Amino acid sequence: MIKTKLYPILLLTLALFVSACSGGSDDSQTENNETQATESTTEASDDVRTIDIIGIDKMKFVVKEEGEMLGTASTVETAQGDSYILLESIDAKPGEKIRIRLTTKSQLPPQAMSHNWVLLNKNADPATFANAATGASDNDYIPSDMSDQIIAHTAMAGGDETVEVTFTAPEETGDYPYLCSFPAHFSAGMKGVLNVQ
Ligand SMILES: [Cu+2]
Repeated sequence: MIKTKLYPILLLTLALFVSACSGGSDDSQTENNETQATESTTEASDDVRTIDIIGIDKMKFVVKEEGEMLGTASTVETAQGDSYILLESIDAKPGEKIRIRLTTKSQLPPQAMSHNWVLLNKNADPATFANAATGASDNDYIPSDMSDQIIAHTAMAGGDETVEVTFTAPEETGDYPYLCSFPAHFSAGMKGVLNVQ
C-alpha cells in the first residue's frame, strides 16, 4: 500500500530532476555561444563606446575603418605599405562614456617612437601643452603642473603596445583638443578635436 503511493512520487521527482538537469545544460550552452561571439569581435564586453586608434611612425592618429562619429578624411599609407584613414576628430554626446584604445604600430624603440592620447579642456592651448610636455620626459611627457588642463589621458605606448583610457565626455558642448604629447608629435600633426554636440 505504501509502496504504490510512493512510486508515482518517485517518478515525478525523477522527471523533475532530469528536466532541471537538461534545462541547466541548455543555459550553459547559450552562455558558451555568447562568450564566443563576444570574443570574436573587437568590441569590449561592456557597452562603453570604444574607439580603436592607431599611432603610426608618420606621427598621425589613424583608424582602420571610417566610423559614424569619426571625422575622417584622407588615407594615410605607412612605410610598411599599410593603408589607414586619418583621424582628425571624434564626435561625442555630452556626458557620453567613451573608451579610447590606442595601439602604437612601430618597429622603433619606445624612446624614439611612442604615442599617447591626451584630451584637454576646451580652453587649453594644445601647442602650449605640447611645448611643456617636451620637458616632462620623467613623467611620460605629461607636464604635472598642467594636470588641471587634462580631462583624460592614456599612458605612453611603445611599438606594439596598446593603452586605453575610459572617460566621460564633458557636459558642455564644444571642441576639446586632443594630442599626442611625445616630443614633436603634435607639431607633426598628431592631434585632433573631440567635438561634443
Ligand atoms: Cu605620438
